Amino acid sequence: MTTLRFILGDQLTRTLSALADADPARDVILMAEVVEETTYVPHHKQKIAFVLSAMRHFAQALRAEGFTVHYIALDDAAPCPDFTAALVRAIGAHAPDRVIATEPGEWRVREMMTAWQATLGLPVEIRADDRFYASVDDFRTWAQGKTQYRLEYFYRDLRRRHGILMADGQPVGGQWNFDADNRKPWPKKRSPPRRLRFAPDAITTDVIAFVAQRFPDNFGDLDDFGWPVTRTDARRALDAFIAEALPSFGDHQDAMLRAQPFLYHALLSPALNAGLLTAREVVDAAVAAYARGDAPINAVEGFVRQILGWREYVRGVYWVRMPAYADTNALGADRPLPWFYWSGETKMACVADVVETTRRHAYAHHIQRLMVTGVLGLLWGVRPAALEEWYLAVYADAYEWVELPNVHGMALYADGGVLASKPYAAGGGYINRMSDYCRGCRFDPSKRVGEDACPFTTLYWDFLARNTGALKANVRLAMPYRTLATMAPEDRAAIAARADAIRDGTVAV
Ligand code: FAD
Ligand code: DLZ
Ligand code: SF4
Repeated sequence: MTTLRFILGDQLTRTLSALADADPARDVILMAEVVEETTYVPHHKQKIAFVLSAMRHFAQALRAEGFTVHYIALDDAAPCPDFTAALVRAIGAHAPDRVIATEPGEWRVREMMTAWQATLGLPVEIRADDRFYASVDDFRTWAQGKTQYRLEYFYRDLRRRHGILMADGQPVGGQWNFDADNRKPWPKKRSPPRRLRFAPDAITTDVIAFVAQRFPDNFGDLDDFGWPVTRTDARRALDAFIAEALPSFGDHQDAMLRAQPFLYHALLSPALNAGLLTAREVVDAAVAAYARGDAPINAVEGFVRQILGWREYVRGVYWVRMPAYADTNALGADRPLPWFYWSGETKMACVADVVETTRRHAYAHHIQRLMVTGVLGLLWGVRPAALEEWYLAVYADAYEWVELPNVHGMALYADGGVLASKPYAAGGGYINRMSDYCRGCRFDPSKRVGEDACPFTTLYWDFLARNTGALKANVRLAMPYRTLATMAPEDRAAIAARADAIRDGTVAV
C-alpha cells in the first residue's frame, strides 16, 4: 500500500504529523514549488528564495534518509499551477492508495485541501498541525463566550499548563510580566552586536539566480540574503541568539535604531514559521539559559511571551475567527496604500528606514512593523486588505495565520478590539522616544500643524477626531480625548486640513 505524503513549504519539520509514521520502503513524499503559491501576493524576492531553498534542502535531507521524494520545481519543463495540480500529477505517477497531509497555515489552502477527497477520488487524511503548544480546539475552548480575547490570560494558562518558568505554581521571578522593564531606548554610543547570517550554499545560490530571473519586478533585494535554510543552520542561529543576544533582548525589545534592524532580536521567525525549528525547542533553549544563569528573567520572560504567548495567541485568533475576521473593518478605513510603502520614497525618516530595511532583508522587527508602518497605516486610514497584502508579501516570515491577526487586529484595530484593548495609535512622540529617527528627519515630532509638523502627529490627532464615535467611550483613550476636547476649533480645523492634504498628496511627506 503506497501512501502519498504532501509536505508544504512551511511544513519543513521532520516530526510533522504527516510524516509521523512515514515508511521509506513504501511511501512517496510530494513537495511542489507551484505558480499560485509564488504569486498569490507579490512576495519579496528573498521570501520566495528562502522558501524554495529551504524546501529543496528539506527534500535532500529526506532523500538522504532513503525516502522517495517527488519534487516538482518551478523551473521544471512543466511546472504546476497549484497544489491540487501537483497532487493530481503525483497521483498519476505513483498510484497511491491514500494521501496524507498536515493542515495548512492559511484558510485559502485549507479550502483547497478540504475539496481534495471529493475531487481526487481517494482517501485524503488531513492531520492536525501539532507544532504548536495550543491546538485550535484548546484556543476555541478558552475563547468560548469571550467577545474580546486578551493575550495575558491565555499566556498565563499556557505557562501553567506546560510548567514554563513556573516554580511551586507561581511565576518565576515573582511576576508574570516584565514588560515595564523592557521599554528602554537604545543607549547612546552602544553598538549593536554582530549577528550570525548564513552565506548562500550552492542550492541557495541557484535558487537566488532563478528568483532574480523569474521575479525581476518583485519588491526586494537578494544581495543580503543571510537566512538559515536548513535545520542545522537554524539550530546554529538559535544557539547564537541565546548566547549573544538573549541576555539583552528584554531591555531593548522596543528600541529602534536607524540602519540597524536586528539589535537583540532573535531573527528566528522565518525558520520557525517554515518549520526548521519548533516553538518548543526555542522556548526550551531560552528557559535553559535562564536556569544556567546566562540570561536575566526580564529577557527570558519577554522572549518566551513572544513565542508561547503572542505566536500561539494570534494563531488561535486566526483559526477561530476566520473567514469572517478578514472582512471586518471596524473603523471604515478605505484609503489605498501609499506608494511609498513600496518605493521607500518619503521624507519621513522612520518610514524610509523601515521600508529600506524591509527591502534589504525581508525583515523588520516588531516595533518597526507595529509602530512605524503599522501605526501609519492605521492613522492614514488605509483599507485593511491593502496593508495586509503588503505585510504578507514583504516579510520572509509571513503566512496568513500570523500576519493577518497582527496587521488586521493589532496594527489596524480593524476587528474592533477582539485582539487589542485599544488602537496602538501614537504620534511622533513615541517614535522620538524609542528611536534615533527623528534627529535626522525634516519633520518635528512635537508639531501637529505647520510645514514641518510630523505626519504621525498630525494624523494622530486627526485619527482621534475622525473616530470619535467609535473610540471615545474607550476608557484607555480617555486622556487623549480630554486633550482633544481642549483644542480650539481653529486648531482642530487646521489639523484636519493638513491631514487631508497629507493623505491626498497635496503636501508631500
Ligand atoms: P523577536 O522579536 O526576536 O521575537 C521572537 C519570536 O517571537 C519571533 O521569532 C516570533 O516567532 C515570535 N513573535 C514575536 N512577536 C510575535 C507576534 N506579534 N506574533 C507572532 N509571533 C510573534 N510575525 C511573523 O512571524 N510573521 C508575520 O507575518 C508577522 N507580521 C507582523 C505584522 C505586524 C503589523 C506586526 C506588528 C507584527 C508581525 N509579526 C509577524 C510579529 C513580529 O513582528 C515578528 O514575529 C518578529 O518581528 C520576527 O522577528 P524575530 O524573529 O527577530 O522576533
Ligand atoms: C510562501 C510559499 C511560496 C513562495 N512558495 C511555495 C511553493 O512553491 N510551494 C509550497 O509548498 N509552499 C510555498 N510557500 C508556502 C505556502 O504558501 C504555504 O505552505 C501555504 O500558504 C500554507 O501556509
Ligand atoms: Fe518619523 Fe515624525 Fe520622527 Fe520624522 S519626525 S522620524 S516622520 S516620527
